[in-house]
Amino acid sequence: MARKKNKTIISCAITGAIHTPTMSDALPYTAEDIAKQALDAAEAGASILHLHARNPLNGAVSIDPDHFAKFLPVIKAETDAVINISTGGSLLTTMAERIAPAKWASPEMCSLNMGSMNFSMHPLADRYDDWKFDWEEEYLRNSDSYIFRNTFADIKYVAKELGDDLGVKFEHECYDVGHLYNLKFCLDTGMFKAPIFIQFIFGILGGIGADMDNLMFMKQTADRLFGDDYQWSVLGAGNSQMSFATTASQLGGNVRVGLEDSLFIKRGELAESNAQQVTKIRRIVEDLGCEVATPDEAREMLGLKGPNQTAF
Ligand code: KMH
Ligand code: ZN
Repeated sequence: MARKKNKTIISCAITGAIHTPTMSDALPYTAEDIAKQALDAAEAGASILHLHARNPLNGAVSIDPDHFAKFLPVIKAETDAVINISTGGSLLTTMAERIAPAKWASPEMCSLNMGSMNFSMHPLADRYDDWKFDWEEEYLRNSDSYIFRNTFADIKYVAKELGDDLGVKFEHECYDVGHLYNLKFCLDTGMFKAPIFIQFIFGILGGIGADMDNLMFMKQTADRLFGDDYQWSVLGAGNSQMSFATTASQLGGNVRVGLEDSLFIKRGELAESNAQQVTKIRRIVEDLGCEVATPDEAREMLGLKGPNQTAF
């Protein structure tokens, strides 16, 4: 296990593709709001900003590079936080379309989802009667029949197009233990260079559940498979966000918070902003004796190419 002496990296995932505007007024979807919340999260202590785009008119999830182009330069001008662009922002399009924003931007980091799976938000639809926008209810309900496609061929394609060609480092998103074995296969066949950065994900419907035993199981499996060749972080969806982040930091791991993965600041109470979640986990991490990594410390820990190597 690689990380004990290092500091704790806080990632913040600002808006994502799971939640819809009806669920929280705090969920940002215009370029201005995404940029502002990202900058506030960085100011609060996030050294990595995981970014999706949305249609500014109705909050629908977007993988249009033009939507990213409206906020990425604004964020970069005001913070040295690492920018991490999602390649998983749509369950309905091809991988070529999913990586188009990253191919344009050549960021320091991108997400890379390590297996095909069910990925469903359909139970959320039953919690709301009045919707802010027309698309929301159908988007959520139809997710019971989506397959989140991330085949070995897809992963190899992204590794080549973004990793080999542009020097992008990946946040390897692993939603179940089999995804760790997929990643091991890819690493052994030369697709990625160590140290790899693994995001253990708990509590997505279709992935491993948010039970603390599963965190230990994922970590022990990763230790066995990757030894000192990896850095790790934890994301608990919904109400498991803070407890999973706290436990991860105590075990020597890194943490991810943000409205993409949970709209709450505590059970039953909506968060006011991404920065509020970052502030809370930062206080917990520091109160329990760990230090939070600066963006440059995160760059060193993860072996990133640097902010002057991006294209935006
Ligand atoms: N919200 C996460 C559980 C991606 O951006 O590639 C999934 C995610 C996928 O972050
Ligand atoms: Zn994401």
